Amino acid sequence: MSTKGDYAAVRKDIAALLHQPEYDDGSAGPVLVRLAWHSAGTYDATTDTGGSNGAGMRYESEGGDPANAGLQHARVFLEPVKEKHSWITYSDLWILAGIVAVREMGGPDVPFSPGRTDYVDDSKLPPRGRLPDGAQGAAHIRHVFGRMGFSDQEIVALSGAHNLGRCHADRSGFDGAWVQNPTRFSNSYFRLMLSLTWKEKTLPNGVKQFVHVDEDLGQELMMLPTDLALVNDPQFRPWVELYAKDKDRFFEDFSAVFHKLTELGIRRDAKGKVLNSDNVKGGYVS
Ligand code: DDH
Repeated sequence: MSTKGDYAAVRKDIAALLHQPEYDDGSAGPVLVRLAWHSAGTYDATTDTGGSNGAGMRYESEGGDPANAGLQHARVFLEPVKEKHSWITYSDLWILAGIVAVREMGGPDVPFSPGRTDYVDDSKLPPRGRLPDGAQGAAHIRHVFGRMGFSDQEIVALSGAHNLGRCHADRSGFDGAWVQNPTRFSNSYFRLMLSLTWKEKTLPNGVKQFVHVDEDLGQELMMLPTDLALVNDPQFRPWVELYAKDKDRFFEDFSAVFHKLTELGIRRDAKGKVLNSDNVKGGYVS
């Protein structure tokens, strides 16, 4: 048990659990980043519903959304951290874990603002189907991310998270990693998207994705239809080109937009105190 509010102690324990030799590419990092993103990425600005407040994925209605398949691994990795630092809310822990994972895998520092509640406000629960579908194209991407208030530039920067991790046929139906080293945060995703030839492939389960086979390395890399929509759309493409050649600019923009993602639906006063958390009846009281 650490002192309440000692986020440095929590960060340390998250960093220590990332190394998982038996899991995927040896790291829990990518799936933790995806947990943070899916907890926040249900937000709808018009109705002010969804978002990371409430950690709704603990419950069947959100946790059982097929879009969240596999994220139970991330939650299980974090359980010992929650047990040790029981004062932290799940909603803050999931966001902090994504932020620590990005940094530990060589990515930028993303600011962390705590104060989320684990109180589930039923009127704020997101319906299923709010997360993006990899089989779609640019219009779908703009619809989903526009709903959260993101610009074209922010959408492309956020998508750079696909430098990390992989698709699992038993989770999403897609299969494989986007880059050669999927546990190292970089701008390779943008560079490979532009420089390699991508061919459509139908997997044994009927799912279509794009692949590049590197004969020398004997390695197959993949892209989702939504990934390649970023190079094929004339408004998205200039941002892909910029991030492919300017890694520092990508890191800077990713940091800002990932922070924005984590704050969707969280209202704070001038001092940063969350207004729709501690004061909620039945919510987490600090
Ligand atoms: Fe993603 N993502 N994502 N993604 N994502 C998958 C894996 C990972 C889409 C679909 C998929 C973002 C945007 C999109 C990560 C982070 C982020 C998988 C594979 C699919 C499918 C899941 C599986 O089989 O295990 C689509 C579509 C979009 C879109 O923009 C249209 C964003 C914005 C992020 C982010 O973090 C900001 C990460 C990390 C992974 C790897 C997970 C793992 O287990 O490894």
